[in-house]
Formats: sequence, C-alpha cells, structure tokens
Amino acid sequence: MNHANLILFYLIMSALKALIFDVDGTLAETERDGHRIAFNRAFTAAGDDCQWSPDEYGALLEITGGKERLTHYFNHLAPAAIATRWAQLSPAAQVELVATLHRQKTTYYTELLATGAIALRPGVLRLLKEARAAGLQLAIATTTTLDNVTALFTHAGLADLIEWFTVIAAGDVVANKKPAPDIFTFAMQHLHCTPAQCVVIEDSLPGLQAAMAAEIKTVLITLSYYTRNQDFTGAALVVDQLGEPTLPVTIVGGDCADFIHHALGCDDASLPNYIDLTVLQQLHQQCWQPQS
Ligand code: XBP
Ligand code: MG
Repeated sequence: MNHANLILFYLIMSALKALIFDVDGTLAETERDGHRIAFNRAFTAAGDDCQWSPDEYGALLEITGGKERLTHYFNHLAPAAIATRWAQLSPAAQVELVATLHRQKTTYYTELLATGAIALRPGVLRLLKEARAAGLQLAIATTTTLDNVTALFTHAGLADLIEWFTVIAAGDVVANKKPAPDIFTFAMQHLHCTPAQCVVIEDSLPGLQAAMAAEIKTVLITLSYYTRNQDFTGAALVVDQLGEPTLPVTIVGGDCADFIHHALGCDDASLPNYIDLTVLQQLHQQCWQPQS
C-alpha cells in the first residue's frame, strides 16, 4: 500500500464513532459529598462505629468499586473492634455483610441525588447534546452501579438522558473492575466499535489504565477533586474540565497538549476555548495518525 492509501486507510479505520464516559468524577463530582456521605450513613445505620473522613476516603478510592472498597477497609484499616468482629465471620458471611451494607449505601446515595445535591460538571450536557446531534454513539463505562447512574441522570434535569446511551456498562457486569480493561471492552462490544473508533472521557488513573489496557488511545482526562494530583502519563489530553463558552479550559498535560493548545485557540481570542466535538475529533485524529 502506498503512503497516500495508507493514510486514507487509517482515516477510515479510525473515524470517530463513539464517546465513552466514566461517571464518578467525570460526569459529576460525586465522591466526597456523595458516595462518601452515603457510605458513612450506611455505617451508622448498621451500628458500625466508623466514619470515613474526606482524606481517608480519598486514599480508599485507590480501591475501585464500593464493595471492594468496603472489603479492603474491613480487612486492613477498620478500628480494632470492627476488625475483630469481621475476622470472626465466615467468608460467605463477609460477602453477605458487604453486599447488605453496599445495598444500603446505594439507597442513601440515590436519595441524596434526589435532593438535587449533585449536578453534572460543566460542559458535560453540552458535549452529550453535540455528540448525539452529530450521530455519534454514547456509552458509559463505570465502576458504580446502574442504579446510581440512572439516579444521576434522572436528577440532572433531563428525564430521558439515560436513553441517549447505546450501552451503560456498570458495576458488576464484568468480573474485573478498573484498572482492568473489562468494562471498556464490554462497552465497545455493545457499541460494535474498535478502540480506534472511540474516545474515552475519564477522571482517574485507574480509569486511564483501564482504557489503555483496552487499547483505546484517545483518552481525555478531566481532573476531579480527588484525582487532580495523579500522574496521567499516557493520556492524550489532561484538562481541568470540559469547559463552557463562559468557562475556559485549562490544559494541564497529555501527549497532545501542544497540538490542542493551538486547536483550542488558547492564544487566539476569536477561537472557542472549551472542549467541543471538533476538538475531540482533532484529538482523536492526532492520536491515531500513522507514524511515518
Ligand atoms: C468510581 C468508583 C465507585 C464509586 C462508588 O467509579 O470506584 O466505586 O466510588 O460507587 P467510576 P459504588 O468508574 O464511575 O469513576 O459504591 O456503587 O461502587
Ligand atoms: Mg471516575
């Protein structure tokens, strides 16, 4: 194949078909004032004398998945009285205890969302609308439960938002949670897309690692409260947020940072300086262009 044909081949094979969104930290800042509060309410209701502080919870986020996080806590970090009681349970009883606590936590979390306490992050709805209007597929790949995703969308102001998504890949639909690639592989299967046809929008290191392990190259990181100091080596672009016409984006890093700096018009006041579909298309092309 000659060079021109090779480029054409790459362009066709890597035409953008789908946006895959993470949920917690990406669509909304849900962790510190959402999930953490719900975990603490579940502890109180169960009579467990422990509460996760914002800092303690930040460290616990290294363990993805609420049930996995609870298990890790009981195994390694719980106060002595709770740890002793936990150690006396059979493995099956431990699994049951965690499942019950987590169900209760999900109820508290969805109740909290119903109060309207947590909004979508800037630019999320704008980008979803733009992608949908352009005929791109939308997907979710998250570690949290389907109930939580549904509740977030239901209370985000657009009742039918959940129906915009071709697939909601959530929680236990796969055996291994992020940073394993499973949830992205699952989402791509349902989208009928290859990694070269997808852009992932994430906020965390386990999310980036999962997407990269699924061979997705175009990963946009929008930093969140708990992830703002993580090392995102390998991401295509790292920004503080998606931005809005009145809320300019700050580029923090990423392999394509310089390229996007110009594409976003950071030096040119006449160009938009927020992430829209055109910018994502350019980022995607840059990630998948053939190396000469
Ligand atoms: C982040 C997570 C989740 C949430 C809590 O998910 O790791 O575990 O902290 O939700 P995301 P659950 O992939 O969306 O960033 O308790 O339902 O697991
Ligand atoms: Mg996240």
